Amino acid sequence: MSAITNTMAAVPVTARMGSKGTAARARAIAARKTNALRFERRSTKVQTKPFSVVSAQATVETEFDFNEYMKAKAVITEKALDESVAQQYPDSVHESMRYSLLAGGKRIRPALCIAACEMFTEDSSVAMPTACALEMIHTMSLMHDDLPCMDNDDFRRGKPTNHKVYGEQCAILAGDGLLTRAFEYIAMATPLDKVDPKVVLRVVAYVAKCVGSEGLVGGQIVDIEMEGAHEEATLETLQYIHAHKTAALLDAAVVSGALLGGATEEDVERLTRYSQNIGLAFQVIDDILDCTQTSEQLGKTAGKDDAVGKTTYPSLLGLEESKRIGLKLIEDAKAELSVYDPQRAAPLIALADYIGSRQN
Ligand code: GRG
Repeated sequence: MSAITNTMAAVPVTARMGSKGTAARARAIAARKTNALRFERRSTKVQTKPFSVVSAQATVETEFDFNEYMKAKAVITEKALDESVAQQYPDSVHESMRYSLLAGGKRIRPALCIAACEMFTEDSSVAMPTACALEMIHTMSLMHDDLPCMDNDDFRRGKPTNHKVYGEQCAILAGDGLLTRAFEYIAMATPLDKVDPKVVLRVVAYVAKCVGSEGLVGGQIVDIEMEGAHEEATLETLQYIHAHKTAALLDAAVVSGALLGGATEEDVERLTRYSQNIGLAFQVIDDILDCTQTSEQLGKTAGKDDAVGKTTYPSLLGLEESKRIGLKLIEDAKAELSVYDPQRAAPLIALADYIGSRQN
């Protein structure tokens, strides 16, 4: 997947262990070595810069290749997405759904969902239906956002937008089709011999809340109303928009993946803080990219925010301060993971770094 190729080659991660007795420390180090081997078997070749795990008295060197990890996840995700929405009668709406769903994209939400699941179980396939559902929801939100009555965009993911190809009526209905298919897919495709149905129900409810009027929909309406108001949004309003329009779905991805993997309530709280920080950072960086990158680099129209006089982090606080805030949010997110086995947390740590440094 081309969008992944410009990510960092390897991500250095440093995590501190608390002071333990020598025997306990030796056991912890041995366990990490075992985990490292398990990790290596699961991911593809590990050959780039090492990341260090630093304890009070011992240093364990191991490696995590983020590019390889993302490539491996992209392969299984693309296949699962292709299978998740069949091309069937009525042809037009299904073709339109598949056109946008399979148009590429960075697949960050599925990656977050799978990585969060892997923190708690070896079998992250249990999270794949939800990972696909999140990408369906994300895709439909982009399709509706691109409509003339919303952001009115002609290009998305380097291709003409859905309504440009299939017309507005079909694009709206295809978006509706993806949204409803998403929840059907979580409910019907999650293997109930591996996941307690109560957990599946909780995931459905959690995702729905993050997407509805208290989540994405809420963020989008405030965004639209703010633009129509022709006045500068306050930082508080901007934070509301970002937290709901963008962070909520990243939160749904991380928390649902963790729940499906068997996370405890304490884990869920910690990962909620992680995801809200990366979610806010994601949109701050999106604002920065909108005014610093070209349309070709972004695969969508660049400079749109400025053109329509939209309040953004850079317009309100300046580019440098926005960058500083974005990076601080990433550091805060990663700090939430410092209590976990660094091997297990490596993908989520690397995803946070990627979000902080992405160029498209
Ligand atoms: C969800 C019910 C429902 C309705 C949709 C239109 C709408 C309500 C919400 C719009 C939300 C929106 C467009 C948020 C922007 C989020 C964002 C930063 C998108 C870009 O995500 P990337 O960079 O894109 O991950 P790719 O293409 O790589 O997947």
